[in-house]
Formats: sequence, structure tokens, C-alpha cells
Amino acid sequence: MIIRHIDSIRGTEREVKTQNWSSSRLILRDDNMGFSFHETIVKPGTEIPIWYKNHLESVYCIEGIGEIEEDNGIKHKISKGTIYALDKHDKHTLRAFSEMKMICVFNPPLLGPETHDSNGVYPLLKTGGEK
Ligand code: 9YT
Repeated sequence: MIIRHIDSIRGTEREVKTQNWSSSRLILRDDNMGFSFHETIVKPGTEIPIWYKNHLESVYCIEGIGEIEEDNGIKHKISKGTIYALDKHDKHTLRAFSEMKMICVFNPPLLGPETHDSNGVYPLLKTGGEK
């Protein structure tokens, strides 16, 4: 059994920070669960283009208000209690109207250090840092 508290992750290499969001990676590939499990905090007023070509992601909002805009321009409000699942590797834009806290699950699991490239994509990392 794996038991971990988020406080033991904050400020370590398992907390990946960018200008717009931070992601505390609670469960990673090495935990052998078949998914990774993160708490993501998105800063208010940010707009993030995302396209997880290599991963499926479910995102469950537990705090804050925002929207996602699909590639076809359709917008969906996101608030506490909303889940969205990118089951078709959907290209989208996430806008946070207030600080948002989200629980994110990735399949295949992230290795740990992944961050977005200029297209909002995560690379499919194979072993320790190798692409
Ligand atoms: C909502 C979203 O996808 N934000 C980017 C960070 C990602 N969720 C992660 O790596 O935890």
C-alpha cells in the first residue's frame, strides 16, 4: 500500500511549477498503478493551450471557476464538481477565472518531470528523463 501526504510532495521535484500552474504529482509511473494522479493548481486569469497527444487525462475540479474551449470553439463552464475527460486526446484551451484546484489522472502515467511544450503537449517519456 502506498500512503503519501501532499505536504511531503510540495517543494520537491514531484511538484512541477510553471508560470501558470503547479502540479503536485502524488502517484507516478514508478508506483505501478497504471495511471498518475496529480493535484493541479491553476492561477486566476490564465489561459493554457493543451493538447495531450500522448496521454488520456481526466480532470475533476474541486475548487474555483473556469472554462475549457474545444478546438471547434465550443466552451464549457468548469466549477467545483465538474469532471472532464479528454478521451479523444482533445486539443483545448483552459481558462481559469479564479484560482482553480483540480485532481488530474493521466494514462499512461507520467514519469514525473513532464511539463508542456510550446503546443501544450507532454512528451511520452520512457525511462529516467530519456525521450
Ligand atoms: C488542467 C491541466 O491539465 N493543467 C496542466 C497540468 C496537468 N494537469 C498536470 O500535469 O497535472
